[in-house]
Amino acid sequence: MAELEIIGVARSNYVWTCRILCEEKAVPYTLTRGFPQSPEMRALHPFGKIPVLRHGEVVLYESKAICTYIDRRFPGPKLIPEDPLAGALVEQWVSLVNTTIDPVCMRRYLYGHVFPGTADGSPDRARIDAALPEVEGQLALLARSLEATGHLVGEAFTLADANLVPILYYLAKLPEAGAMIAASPALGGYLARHLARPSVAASEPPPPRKA
Ligand SMILES: N[C@@H](CCC(=O)N[C@@H](CS)C(=O)NCC(=O)O)C(=O)O
Repeated sequence: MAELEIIGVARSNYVWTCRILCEEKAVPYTLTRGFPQSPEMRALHPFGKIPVLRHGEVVLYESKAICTYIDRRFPGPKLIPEDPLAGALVEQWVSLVNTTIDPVCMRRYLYGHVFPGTADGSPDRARIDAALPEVEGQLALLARSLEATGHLVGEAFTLADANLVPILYYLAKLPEAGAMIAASPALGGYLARHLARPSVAASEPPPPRKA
C-alpha cells in the first residue's frame, strides 16, 4: 500500500491535528518537512500552506479534508461519527474553530507573542491587547461547551477535539490565555486529559530549540 505522508512542520496546529487522526486510527505515516510558502509547498498547495497530504496519487490540502480522507479511507475508530447529527456537530465545531477561533486566538493573539514583527522581537502589546477580549470570550464559550461531557461532541473523542487540543496547547503556554485556561476547570482539565491521550502524546511537537 502507498505510504501516507503528512507534509508540513510538526509545530503547526493543523499538521498536529492530521497526525492525531493517523495515530488514532493506527495509520502508518511519514511527516515530511515542508515549510509554509516554500517552493515545495507552493507546488503542492495553491496558497503555499501546510499541511498537505500525499498518498500515492492522492494529494490533498485543508486539514479538514485531509482528516476526512484519513477517517473514511482507513479502518479503526470513526473520528467523524456516522450518526447524522453527531457528524454535523463535528463539522460545526471544526468550522467554527478554523474560521473564527483560530484567526483570533492563533493568528492575532498567539502570533502577537511568537511572530510579533517588532524591532526588538518583544511581544506586540497593541496586537495582543486588542485580541484579548475576543480570546477571553472564545475561551469562555469553549469552557461552557466542554462542561457537560469533557468533549466538544457527545461523549467520545472526535475530530472536533483533535482540532481543538493543539490550539489550546499553544494558548496554555502564553501568559494571558494560559491564566484563563488554568482558571477554568473545564478547559484546564480537558487539556490535561487530552494531552495524556496516546494519540496526542505520540504526536506532540518537539519543544523549540534553544538559540
Ligand atoms: N485552513 C487551512 C489552514 C492552514 C494554515 O493556515 N496553515 C498555516 C500553518 S498552521 C500556514 O501554512 N500558514 C502559512 C501561510 O498562511 O502563509 C487548514 O485547515 O489546513
